[in-house]
Amino acid sequence: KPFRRILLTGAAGGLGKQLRERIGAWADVVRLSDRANLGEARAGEEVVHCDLADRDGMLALLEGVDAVLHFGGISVEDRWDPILQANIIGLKNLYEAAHKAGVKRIVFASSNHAIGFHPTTVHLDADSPTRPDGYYGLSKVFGEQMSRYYWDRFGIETVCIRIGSVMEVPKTHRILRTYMHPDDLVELLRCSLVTPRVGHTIVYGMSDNDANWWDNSKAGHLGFRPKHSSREHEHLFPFAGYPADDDEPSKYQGGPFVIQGPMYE
Ligand code: NAI
Ligand code: 15L
Repeated sequence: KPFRRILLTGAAGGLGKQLRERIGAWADVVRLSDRANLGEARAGEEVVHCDLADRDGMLALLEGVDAVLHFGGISVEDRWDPILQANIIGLKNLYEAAHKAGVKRIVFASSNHAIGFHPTTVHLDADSPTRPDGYYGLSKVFGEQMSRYYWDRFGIETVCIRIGSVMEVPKTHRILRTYMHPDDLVELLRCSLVTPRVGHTIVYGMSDNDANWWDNSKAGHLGFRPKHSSREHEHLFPFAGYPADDDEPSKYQGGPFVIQGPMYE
């Protein structure tokens, strides 16, 4: 197996539960963490409950870990305080603890909401400016910058995946562009862990969608070849044009997050 021990944070979440079933082959031990209940550890697993905002807990959590899949945190727009605790203080705790523990690589579940205020008429690549669409998107930009700093300063490598929308079948017309099949997420995580040198890489987490806003050519070194595509599901939205304005009246890539707007205290 490529690793002795990998850590999956957010293991009780929607994606974490699916990943728990599928990443066992990558390490002798998968350490699972969340603040929510994870049940009993199974063969090849360790379970450590920890809040990302708990600095001492995070220092202990990272001990003995070779690589991290960081999926824990607030995953949608929310009030500032929970985002501050989980996604800002949590990221600082994660990187500080990773540095102390000698962790070599982190894969960070960033989000398309780091760039959500770009209009639907433009194409983006890894060097396009961030345009967060809320506190949540801002926190993902912070995470991306935190990881860039730790690469520049300490040589900890990170792949930041600006995940689109992970699901089996696209639910809206917008998601034809942001769609990522769960198999493709698993494959991108595998590539992110085993590619010999990744430095600080930004990659968009999407399947091989014909309709798309994002260009992954600057992440070619990952060798990621998605197997699925939203083209298989385009027939579900026959009357929708481009840019998406039929089922979701958004001019922006962040779609419903832009429409919803901020959540105040
Ligand atoms: P989720 O909300 O289902 O899971 C997040 C997990 O993090 C939960 O189990 C929650 O208990 C845990 N968590 C939250 N705050 C915490 C804290 N302070 N301390 C410890 N644990 C905490 O989210 P989902 O959908 O599984 O997403 C996972 C990651 O992927 C998130 O970082 C999200 O931003 C990112 N992502 C997911 C997308 C998707 O399509 N599901 C799209 C874009 C990004
Ligand atoms: C995200 O960042 C969320 O975590 C996920 O729940 C979806 O809403 C996704 O973006 C999306 O933009 O569809």
